[in-house]
Amino acid sequence: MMFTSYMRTAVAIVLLALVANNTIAQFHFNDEDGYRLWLKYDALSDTPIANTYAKKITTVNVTMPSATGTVIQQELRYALGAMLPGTLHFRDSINDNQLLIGTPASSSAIKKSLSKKDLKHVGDEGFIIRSQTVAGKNVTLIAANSDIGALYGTFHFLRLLQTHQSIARLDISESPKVDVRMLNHWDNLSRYAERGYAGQSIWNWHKLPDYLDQRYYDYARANASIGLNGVSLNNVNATPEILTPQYLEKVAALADLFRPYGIKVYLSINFSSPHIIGGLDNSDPANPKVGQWWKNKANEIYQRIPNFGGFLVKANSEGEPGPGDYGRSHDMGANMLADALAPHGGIVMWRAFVYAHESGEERSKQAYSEFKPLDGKFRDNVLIQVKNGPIDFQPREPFSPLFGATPKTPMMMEFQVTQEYLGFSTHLVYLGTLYEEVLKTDTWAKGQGSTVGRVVDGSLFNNSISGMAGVSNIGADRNWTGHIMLQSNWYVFGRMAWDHELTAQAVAEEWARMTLSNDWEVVNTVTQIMMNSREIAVNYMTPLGLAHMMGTGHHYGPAPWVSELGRPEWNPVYYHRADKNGIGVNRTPTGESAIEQYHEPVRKLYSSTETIPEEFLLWFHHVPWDHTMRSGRPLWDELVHHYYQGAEDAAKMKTTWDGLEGKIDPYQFKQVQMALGIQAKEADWWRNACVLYFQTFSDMPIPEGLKAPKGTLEDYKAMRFPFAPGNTEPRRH
Ligand code: BDP
Repeated sequence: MMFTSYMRTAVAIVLLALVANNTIAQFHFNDEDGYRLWLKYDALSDTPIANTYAKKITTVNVTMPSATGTVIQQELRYALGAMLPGTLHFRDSINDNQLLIGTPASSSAIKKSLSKKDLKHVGDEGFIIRSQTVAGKNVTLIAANSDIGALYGTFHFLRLLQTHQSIARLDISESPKVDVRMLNHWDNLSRYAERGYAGQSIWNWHKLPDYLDQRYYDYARANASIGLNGVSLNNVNATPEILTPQYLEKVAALADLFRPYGIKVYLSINFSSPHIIGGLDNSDPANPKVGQWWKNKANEIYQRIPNFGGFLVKANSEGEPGPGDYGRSHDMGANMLADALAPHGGIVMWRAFVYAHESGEERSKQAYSEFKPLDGKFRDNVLIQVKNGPIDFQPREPFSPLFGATPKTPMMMEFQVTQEYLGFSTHLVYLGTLYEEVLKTDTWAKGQGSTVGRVVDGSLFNNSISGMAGVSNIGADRNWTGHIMLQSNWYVFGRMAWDHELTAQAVAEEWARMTLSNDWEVVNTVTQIMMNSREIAVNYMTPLGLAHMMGTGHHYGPAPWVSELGRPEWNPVYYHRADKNGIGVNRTPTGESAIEQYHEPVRKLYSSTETIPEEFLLWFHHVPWDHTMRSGRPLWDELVHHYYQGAEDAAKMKTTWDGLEGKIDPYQFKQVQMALGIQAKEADWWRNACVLYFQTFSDMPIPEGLKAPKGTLEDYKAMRFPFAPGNTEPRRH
């Protein structure tokens, strides 16, 4: 049918009507959509700082001929071309005011200009950035022992420009504190991302290995820019198929793509693979055929992927198979895999996330009970991967007592970046403060100063290898993380994996400058929102040490009342133990005794309701409703006040954000504004449901000055969300 002028007029009238309706078509498809992450490189225009940059960098000289050298060159071409348009020239010879990048191996002039000790301390991945003379010319030098170190140095340098720092007299020396710095994707081969709230998995297994999405390159750039050097591609609840030739070919394509960016690929494996895809009678680690199968498999993998990182293993946890199926111990299972990988330089990351109701032991104690006695029994290439808290990625938990308990076994940190228990991708919760709180806590394992960070980086016990993993919040959504502000959690995880002594505040500020704006008002406001956000969420969800009261299965919203699920530790009532007398779990020696797993004086500090920080009170103690808190209020009033404060502050976050209108990109502004609206609504929901529920035990009134919660407990209990995202996908095996 022809598109007649009559029809054109009709369409125009309809479109006009739509535009007039201001709920439609406010934005255009080429608006800032968050895809560029913190690597935006917006033009610095005519700012005074831009003029100093332009004078200082008249040419760029990348001296490495490798693939990584090309990546560096491309990044600089793109970044400097965008930030300082028209000023950039690439050169092969050294001249004044040059950005000179290389290693002693790639440039004899660089080699000559450095003393022996200059690069000694930065190791394989570190770098120096200096304003100095090379071959008689004044240059800004980025030097490293390896090309990857130079890549990290390049991104560091770009960050200085992006955040408007002076580059006049640089003398920077950096190296990562932790060896393995990786993202764990909980992505299924079906592209379903378990606990993912940003769309499908970014790995398009169907189109791999031939179709390499641009997103894979941008993912690699983003990771390299924050120093991440590993990625485990698939869900810890792993399907054995990932180890079949069909999939290994696809994995190899990604590994090849990531290699120039310093990123190694790792795989989660299913412990029953020898039986399921190998056709063996069983997968018993005591069966020599099983060990051989893993050796052959490792050889096959390394033939395809010479720098393969190793295996991540969830064994005998939540129904996953493991050595326990055959009466064998964790060390036996882990060592079998370690022996298969060792000749190739690979590692095993064996997860300590294990619990079973059959054990009869309170859940928070089980990982320690199982793994502490195994200290010293693991091969050198095994790390035990431990969640930050003893239970499960809650809004706040004390640190896992395994940190500091195993001098002979490296404990690898596992943080969750995706917000399974923190409101999914509509709640603005900056996790930098959570990570910092955990990493800076003193375990006292070897006296004062034995922080979790020092356990993890291996310096406390002199471990030969160290690692930190973050469960990814990345998906195929255009803005990667489902909410622009939550890109900051990917960012801060990488930055703190590199250097756990960084402060959450400094990283928040840096991220805000790179992602949103360098305008001081924006930076201040956004940083302040970010820094308060986690405590606000703790207040409206699980204040004073409460935990694990989220909706069944999907973990969306409050459901503290759930009590009838099959296993006791699946029920929120197991985690708060509210009754007529009080609330909280007695984990002291008169109760579950979990406190005994900590070193002194932590144990002593947490043992008494008088000395324990109140944020952990109900984690360790069952406290009477009328117990006097430090504020002078009875516990019930205090608890309710926390819930109200959380909800009120969530609403305030939105009003504060509203004040940024016109100061940041309108599309980004609007998206975050809408999400903050959802968050405020859901904070009220949390407050109302929890307060009404706990009131049935305390039998005490809502404290004076606070309005009664809206709705009835029955209404909240009746809410159902059968299609909430992220829940575990039904298994095929
Ligand atoms: C739980 C998640 C589940 C994960 C598990 C794990 O609900 O989806 O498989 O952690 O870490 O918190 O293995």
